[in-house]
Amino acid sequence: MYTLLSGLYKYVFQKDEFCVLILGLDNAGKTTFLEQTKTKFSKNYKGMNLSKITTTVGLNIGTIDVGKARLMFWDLGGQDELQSLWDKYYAESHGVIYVIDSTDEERLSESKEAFEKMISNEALEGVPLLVLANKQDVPDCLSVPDIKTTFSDCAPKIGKRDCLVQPCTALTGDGVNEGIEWMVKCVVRNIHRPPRQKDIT
Ligand SMILES: Nc1nc2c(ncn2[C@@H]2O[C@H](COP(=O)(O)OP(=O)(O)OP(=O)(O)O)[C@@H](O)[C@H]2O)c(=O)[nH]1
Ligand SMILES: [Mg+2]
Repeated sequence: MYTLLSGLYKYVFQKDEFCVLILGLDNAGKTTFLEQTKTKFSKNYKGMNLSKITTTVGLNIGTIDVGKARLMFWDLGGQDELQSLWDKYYAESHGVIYVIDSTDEERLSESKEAFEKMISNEALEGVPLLVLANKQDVPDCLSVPDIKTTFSDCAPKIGKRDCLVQPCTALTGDGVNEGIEWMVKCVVRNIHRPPRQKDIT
């Protein structure tokens, strides 16, 4: 009877936990996106004033529950000298959200280089990639097709990974639900796939 009840309890309440990294250059809007995500997906979370967010030195952590999935986000600082810390988190991650500032055409190639370096790391093999074309509220910003064109030569390195480029405005929350729901769907589906190479060793 105990086994039956504890099995039922686990079935109803236990969550599958997934770690999702939020990466991208400084000023892309990663922390703003994390705050919006927490506000939208956590019932009792009183969101902070988005205009008070300052550059991240280190990392911010956030957790949300979506159905039976618990997503733990690690939002890492994007400044040049902090990017060398990103790969310390790769082995533990089940998904990556890569945020691009669509208003910053000058730094788009720099962003692409950081993205390419990140996806070349074998610890991220098979991990779903959500690319956010952020700041779509700003007139004349880069569109999703513009960004896809610049990033097109990354396609071979992305390979068979799930990848979605999603327009987003972290400041207002537009595109946040769509992106998170897509990520949840991908990481949950990956549980039922054979283990990634790094898990086998
Ligand atoms: N217009 C507009 N501004 C945004 C949006 N998202 C973020 N910002 C602004 O972009 C700036 C940087 O946002 P952050 O969230 O701190 O960026 P970050 O990627 O976390 O930066 P680091 O922590 O330095 O890596 C802030 O002034 C935000 O208000 C957006 O969707 N639209
Ligand atoms: Mg930040």
